Amino acid sequence: MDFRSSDTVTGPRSEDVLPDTATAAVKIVIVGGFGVGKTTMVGSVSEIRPLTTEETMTQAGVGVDDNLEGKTATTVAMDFGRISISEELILYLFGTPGQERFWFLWNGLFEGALGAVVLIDTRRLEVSFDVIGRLEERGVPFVVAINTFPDAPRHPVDALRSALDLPPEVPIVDCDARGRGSCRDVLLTLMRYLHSLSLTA
Ligand SMILES: Nc1nc2c(ncn2[C@@H]2O[C@H](COP(=O)(O)OP(=O)(O)O)[C@@H](O)[C@H]2O)c(=O)[nH]1
Ligand SMILES: [Mg+2]
Repeated sequence: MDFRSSDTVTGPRSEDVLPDTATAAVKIVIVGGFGVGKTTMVGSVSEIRPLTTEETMTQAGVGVDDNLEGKTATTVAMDFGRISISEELILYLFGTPGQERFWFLWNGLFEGALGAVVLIDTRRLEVSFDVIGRLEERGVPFVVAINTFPDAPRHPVDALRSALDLPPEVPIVDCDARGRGSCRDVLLTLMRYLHSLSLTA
């Protein structure tokens, strides 16, 4: 069969190409319970079309995944995206499912990760406990981002800190996972936090 390259093969799209100025690439993992907005966050902030392994929820998830109203897809392996924080610094984002049955993925996904964002839905704080515990076990530094769903209760930061049993230095910030600027701010908070840790190490 004769495939003409002009209509079947396209080169890399300009937004997919790393700028020449990039000198450092850092791996960041976005974690959190089921339905907290991880896929949304990677999608809103990524400069490349995010790779997602989102699948329509099937019978397999019934009784295993919590049923969230309006949520028809669930991440079966991971989300992947990329954002340039500056001309030099590129972040690679890996969104990881929080369901217990996917924890085997954590080993590979956390390899080489510099830090993590824990996304939280205050209506379901309890889904974050295990995730935070596992990050602490692994010694992965993280910031907590509260995804401000409209009907989610607002708690004072101190109350959240004690409910999640977080030490005083761990940043807790609000975000809207649908907002590019908001997600970028969360990542900047994480980068500043990692920097402060490197200064005190
Ligand atoms: N109102 C509102 N909805 C959101 C927000 N973030 C995510 N969602 C919705 O919440 C649902 C779950 O988000 P998703 O990114 O799939 O969660 P994941 O399981 O953590 O990847 C989706 O229907 C999103 O459209 C947010 O900040 N505000
Ligand atoms: Mg997802």
